[in-house]
Order: sequence, then structure tokens, then C-alpha cells
Amino acid sequence: MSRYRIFNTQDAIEYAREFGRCFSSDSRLSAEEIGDGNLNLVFKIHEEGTDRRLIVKQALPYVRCVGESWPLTLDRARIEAEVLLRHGEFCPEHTVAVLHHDAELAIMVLEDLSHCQVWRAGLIAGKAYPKATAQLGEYLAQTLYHTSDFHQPSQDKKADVARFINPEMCEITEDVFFTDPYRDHERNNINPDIRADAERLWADRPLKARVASLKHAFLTRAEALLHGDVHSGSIFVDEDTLKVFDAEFGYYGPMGFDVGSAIGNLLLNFCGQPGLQTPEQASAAQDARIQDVLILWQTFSRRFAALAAGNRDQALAEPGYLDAFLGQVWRDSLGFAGTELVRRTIGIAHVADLDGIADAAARARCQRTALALGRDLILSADALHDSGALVNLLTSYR
Ligand code: SR1
Ligand code: MG
Ligand code: MG
Ligand code: MG
Repeated sequence: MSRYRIFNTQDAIEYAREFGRCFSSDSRLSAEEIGDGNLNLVFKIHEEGTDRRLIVKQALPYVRCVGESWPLTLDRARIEAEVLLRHGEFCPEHTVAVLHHDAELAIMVLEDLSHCQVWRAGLIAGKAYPKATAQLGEYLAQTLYHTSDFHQPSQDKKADVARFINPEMCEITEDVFFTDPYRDHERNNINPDIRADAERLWADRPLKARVASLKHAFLTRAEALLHGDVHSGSIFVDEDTLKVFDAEFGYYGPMGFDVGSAIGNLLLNFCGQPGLQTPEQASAAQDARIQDVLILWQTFSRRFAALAAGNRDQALAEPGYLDAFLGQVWRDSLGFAGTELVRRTIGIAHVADLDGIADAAARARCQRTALALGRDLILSADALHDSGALVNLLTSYR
């Protein structure tokens, strides 16, 4: 019989005391459930009178934001812990530390990062984190390179693909990213003010054919061990720190999915700016987001290329191939970024960069921008040959 049971705050305290190994035996611990995501329970455990804190995260057997009518595998907790541990081998400075995990209880003990802020909240509040996008580019280069065929021996890589197969979580992405937003589906969440815009997307055959090809890449291209959900709500930052967490959607997929999800979330913030801040502040923030996207891509691509060039034994060391491959990742990333914009605007899982806009007319305008930019990125990804072409496109949406 499984030991799985849903934890309450007292269970989380006892678990953290046993497995966190940082609290003294006679300490007074308090716990607060702080999970605000779509899927899990998250407890913050604090030793009173000290700054010692830990996180206890437990997967629920259903989608939290929907309820028990949408059951969900608990194996995602094992996969999440193993992805974070693997990414932590290659990029410990930008991956949250897993201190303990238990697959049967679907639980993890994680380092606490409450001295940091969730990046999305910071971006919405107009805060600047000058190092963050280069740090995220470094995380993506290290994790994607080291788990790819540019680095791993072919048999090891294949064993890893099998170990990280994550069919139920991938199916959620297949549905909520690539399918539901392009048809009238009950899971969608559509602001009635932009329903006509959504209906135009549902009738847009060239767009839907491009989205099918991105979905096909997501279904079939096992290029590297992805995080699988790199959005600004899955990242903690402060002036010097960037740490990625929440990797339960991890699997071997196309690298552009992770890079594009990150770009897409920077662009969701770009689209929301006119509704979030004064015109002057919004204009400066939109410039900053364009620069963020460029720095993210430059750091990722240069670091990835340097890592691959430094490995003479790799199986793909044919002159010219690395550049061709990175060109493919660029095009994929722009397409996936476009799908992230669309699904976060009319699909099931929205973002505060748009939905947090208080004024209804401004919110609808910003949502329309996100849909139009998303569509443009999906359709023109192959024609945007370099970052200059992307800047021109983004500037036309300011
Ligand atoms: C059912 S909710 C789906 C979304 O929530 C997660 O945060 C992921 O982004 C996923 O796509
Ligand atoms: Mg399905
Ligand atoms: Mg998440
Ligand atoms: Mg999550």
C-alpha cells in the first residue's frame, strides 16, 4: 500500500524537521502553505527566532486549480526532483537545490529562496534585475548543452530519454499550449472583450498549420532535457541571484521550447506594460524587455556554442553544423514564444502581466497585442533571420 497522503502544515513541519537537517531538535517551527501555482502544495517552514527556512513541496493527485475532476500523476514529483538534480549538476548557481525527495510521498524538500522575489512579480512592479537575463541564458546553455547529443554519449542519452519520459505532463502541454487555444474549448479562459480576436485565430489556417508543426516538434524531437515550463513565475531573482524551480514538466524535447517559453514570458510583460505603468515607465520597460530578449538569446547561443566547440569528441563535430543547429533553435524559439503568448492570453493558464491590468479597456488592448504578436512570431519565425529583424518586429508593437 502506498504511503502517500496529502500533507497538512503539521505533517510538513515534522517532515522538514526530519529531512531538512538544518533545524535544531528543540526548535519551534511554523509552517505556512504558500502554493499559488496551478498544481501543488507548497509549505514554507520557518524556525522561529532565526532566519532558517525550508520549502516542502508536495504534488497533489489532481490539478489544483481545477480540482479532483482532473486527476494527475504523482510521478511528476519524482521527475521534478530528478530534473532539478540533473540541472543542478550542470548549473548549480541557477537551479534551486533539492535537499531531499521521496517519490512515494510525491514530496521534495527545497532550499528556501524567500530573500528573492518571483521574477514575474518583480517585472510587473517595474523592478530591474540587470543580471537576470544573462543568468537565464547561462542556465539554458548549461542544462541544454550538457543533456544533448553535443555532450552525452549516445547510449547514455537514450537511457536518459527513457528515464525522463513524462507522458501525462507532456499531454497537458500538448493540450493547453498547442491545441485548446486554437479552437473553442471549455478549458479556455477568454475575456469576452477579445472573443472576436480569438475566433479569428480559430479560423486562421496558415497559423494553425504552423502551430501543428511546433506541436509535432514538441511531440518528437528529443534534443535535450528541458525544464518544460520556463516562465517568469518559475524563477526567483534578486540583484545578484537567479534560480529556476518548478520543473515537473521536464522531459527530453526541442531546446527551442525552453528558450522560447522564456522569451514568450518576457514578451508577455512587454505586451502588458501599457496597462501596468505610466506611458513613460511603460516605454522604458518595453525597451528593457527587448534588450532582455536579445541578451537572453546572445548569452544562450554564445555559451552553447563555446561549450560545444570545446568538446572535440562530440558526435556532431562537423564544420558548420553547430551554426545550422543554433539557427534552427532560434527559429523554433520564436515560434514557441509566439505560442506561449497566445496560450497565456486565451488558454487555461493566464499571467498577471495581462490579467492583473486593472482597467478593462487597457487589459483588452494589451491582450489583443499579445495575440497579434504571438501570431506574428509563429508565422514569421522562419523569416526573422537575426536579432535585428526581431527588434524591428517588436518595435512595431510598441
Ligand atoms: C492545467 S494548468 C497548466 C499550466 O500550469 C503550469 O504552470 C504550466 O504552465 C501549465 O501549462
Ligand atoms: Mg488529451
Ligand atoms: Mg510553475
Ligand atoms: Mg508547477
